[in-house]
Amino acid sequence: MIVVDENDPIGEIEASFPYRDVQLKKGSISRDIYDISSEELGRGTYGTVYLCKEKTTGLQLAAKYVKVTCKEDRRNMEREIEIMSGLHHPRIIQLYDAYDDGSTIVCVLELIQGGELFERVIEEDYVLTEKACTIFIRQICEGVDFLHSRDILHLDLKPENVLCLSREGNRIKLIDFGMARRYDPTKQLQILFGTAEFVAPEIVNFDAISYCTDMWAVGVICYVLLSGLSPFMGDTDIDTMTNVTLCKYNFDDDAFNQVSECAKDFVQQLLQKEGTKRLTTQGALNHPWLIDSAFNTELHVTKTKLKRYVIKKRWIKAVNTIIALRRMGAKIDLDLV
Ligand code: PIT
Repeated sequence: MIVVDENDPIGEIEASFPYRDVQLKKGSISRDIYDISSEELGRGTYGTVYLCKEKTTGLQLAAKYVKVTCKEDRRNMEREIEIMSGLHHPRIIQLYDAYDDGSTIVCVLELIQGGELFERVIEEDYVLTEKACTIFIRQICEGVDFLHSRDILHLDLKPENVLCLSREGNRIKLIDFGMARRYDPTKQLQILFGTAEFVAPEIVNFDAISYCTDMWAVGVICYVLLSGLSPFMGDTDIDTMTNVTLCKYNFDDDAFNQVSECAKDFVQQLLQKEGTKRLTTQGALNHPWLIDSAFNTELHVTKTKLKRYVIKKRWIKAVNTIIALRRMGAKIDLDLV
């Protein structure tokens, strides 16, 4: 049985490599330097991640392979590497090395072995309390606070991009800087991407985005973690985005019966239609929900609903993988003709 240890809520000491600045090297990843295992750690829209080891030191790492088929792909990866190489913080995945062989870019990354946060908390032996939720959300806010202090917007905060460092402790790290942008407050930045469930009203409306755009996503993640329900989810992405623009959500479901008023206040202060009214990272870190730690109720209902949520996501991911593979298959067939 895994419960939160009051004296060591996050668990484990820091244990990665010394921070280093990375530049993209021309050529394939050196097999003299790294052993790349066939063991897949993860697969996502970002590419495929394999277990990898630095031969001389035995340091275990992760190698992310991304196919670059056009100039835009390469520009996106170059931007991601440029952004990541300057981000040194315990709540942010660290970049170790990067190679570009002309058709694939390989990023050698810090190894994170605990899997996705939501997969971890739905396990039978994990006791999900409101206190545990505060520990995770606090760390997400710390990571985002660091990004914002460096004028970086993540712009794709969602449960899949929050990984647990190990299966025992409660330490998390944020991954996937594929959509991250440097923010210049003097310039207007508009974007047309993201995941419908987590995008803020200003993205749907193609209005100017800012630090507050990430905070909306933190509010959605927190709502899902506390209830297993997705606040704006509709039958289609269009329905979902309509609910987002109307800021149409509530805490009426039974899943919220055991949730404290303080937690609801925290979420409500993040899910504000108007960005300027949302909590900033500092506002969130100073909210009573993340400061006082008296909320130790077990969230029974949540686990049932959260399990359903995670299993549904697994299915969607599997179907998308099949579609992607079939598309690749179709291309191979065409190539052979
Ligand atoms: C790991 C283990 C794992 C997934 C990853 C790393 C993925 C990291 C990642 C980092 C990025 C990105 C996409 C994925 O854009 O299961 O050690 O910066």
